[in-house]
Amino acid sequence: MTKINAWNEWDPLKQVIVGRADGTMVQAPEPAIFRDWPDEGYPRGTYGLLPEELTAAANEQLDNFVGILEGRGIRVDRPTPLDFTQAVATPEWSQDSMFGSMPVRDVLIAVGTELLEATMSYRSRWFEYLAYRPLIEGYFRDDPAMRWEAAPKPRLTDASFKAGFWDEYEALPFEEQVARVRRGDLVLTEAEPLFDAADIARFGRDLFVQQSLVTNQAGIRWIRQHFPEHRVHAVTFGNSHPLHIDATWVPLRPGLVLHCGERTADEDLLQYFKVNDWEVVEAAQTSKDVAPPLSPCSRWLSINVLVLDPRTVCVEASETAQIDQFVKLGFEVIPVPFWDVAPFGGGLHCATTDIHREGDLQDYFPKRHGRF
Ligand code: ABU
Repeated sequence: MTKINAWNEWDPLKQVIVGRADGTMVQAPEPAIFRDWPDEGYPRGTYGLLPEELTAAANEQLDNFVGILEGRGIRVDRPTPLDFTQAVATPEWSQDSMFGSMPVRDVLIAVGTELLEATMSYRSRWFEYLAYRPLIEGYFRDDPAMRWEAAPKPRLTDASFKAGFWDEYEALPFEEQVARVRRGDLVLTEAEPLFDAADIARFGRDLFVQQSLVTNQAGIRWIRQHFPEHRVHAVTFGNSHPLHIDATWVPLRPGLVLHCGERTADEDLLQYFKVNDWEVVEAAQTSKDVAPPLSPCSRWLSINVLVLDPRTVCVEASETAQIDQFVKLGFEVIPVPFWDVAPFGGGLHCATTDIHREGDLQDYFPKRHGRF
């Protein structure tokens, strides 16, 4: 029987959804997205299915990961992929393709006894929740205490996106891009609330939400109003292409957060953790020189980890420096080969949504600091 219950990223994991690579697309062009991968066969403006052999390799690694989790007594559920090659439309727009159902983390988040479907901010991902509805309907039947919520479905008309954003933005130097990230001047307008669930990091009563290329201020305001018992903090980092918080600011256990040092954190965020006796540890150097192919994710998937409990963490198997760092921090590390999954939407954290962790709501930040 399912029980929805997850207040943070580290309590002992009992049940989790793991995505599938089947039918994943390089999306057709749309206002929120910039894709230009000529070396991999997808120059700007083109779209299509990821190659079959890549899909098979990714599914093999996903299935192996499922076996590891099940071997540890964790229940694993899988989505039902749709035909992502199909065009989709609402009365206000049409889009020539969908995306996929590998990175479930982007779409769904459990906060306590609630399972929340994010708005999403890509037209190609507007209907992605349907791949998870067979599971969610089952959870709702099983768990009488489950709160099933969906954030307001966004309109995603042209009013939600800044016209001409990408050509202007991609021509800027890194420092100017980061300055725009810091002031929240990215592709999304504030016409309506927009967010991906993967921009939320759960630390008990405190939720840290990154404003990014897929999450706007209105989205963070909606999350804040939706969870009145939580403290919801808007955060940004020195990352020119912020896309989800889970390779930047990674909760590991009470008192310990892993930080991608290349993406500087604000001093007031660091101080908030310090005054509450949290240690902020800079992540080890990733083994990758470049981002994964056919993916908007970065080489920092090395820290896109799944914590099974406060002493055990799943880490991508080739990230040996990161594995060593976790061992020194007192973790049992489960190395999981997962780099073949990266083109399908990310790493071990992206590919999962934990829906049941043993534990309850706790306040890990009793002291206030500045705006926090
Ligand atoms: N979507 C998770 C990874 C994002 C990043 O590479 O920063």
